[in-house]
Amino acid sequence: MGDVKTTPRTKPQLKVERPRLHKVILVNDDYTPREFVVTVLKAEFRLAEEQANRVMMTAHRRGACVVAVFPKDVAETKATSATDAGRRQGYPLLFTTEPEE
Ligand code: TYC
Repeated sequence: MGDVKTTPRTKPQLKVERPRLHKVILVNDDYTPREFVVTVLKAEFRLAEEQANRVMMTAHRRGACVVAVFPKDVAETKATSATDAGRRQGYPLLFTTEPEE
């Protein structure tokens, strides 16, 4: 049997889209102590002291601040875990998530 050479009529479509990332957002409130917010940011999101302070103060002044971006499931797990850390101490501390544009 001889080799049969064929020419594809269309280019293979190999476009693969990256999964969109989701933002974790820290929401300000009037009750959670600043130092506790910083502690949670360091423990859950591995922020350094200085960055944790900057994120906390931005949320305090502007109402909310993006903490970090992750794949959807990671963002949701971390937001829930960080919110629960506040809840365990009786604080209304809240982390939410939303898809990145
Ligand atoms: N506003 C709080 C206070 O004055 C501190 C705080 C900052 C709470 C950021 C939540 O996301 C927050 N004690």
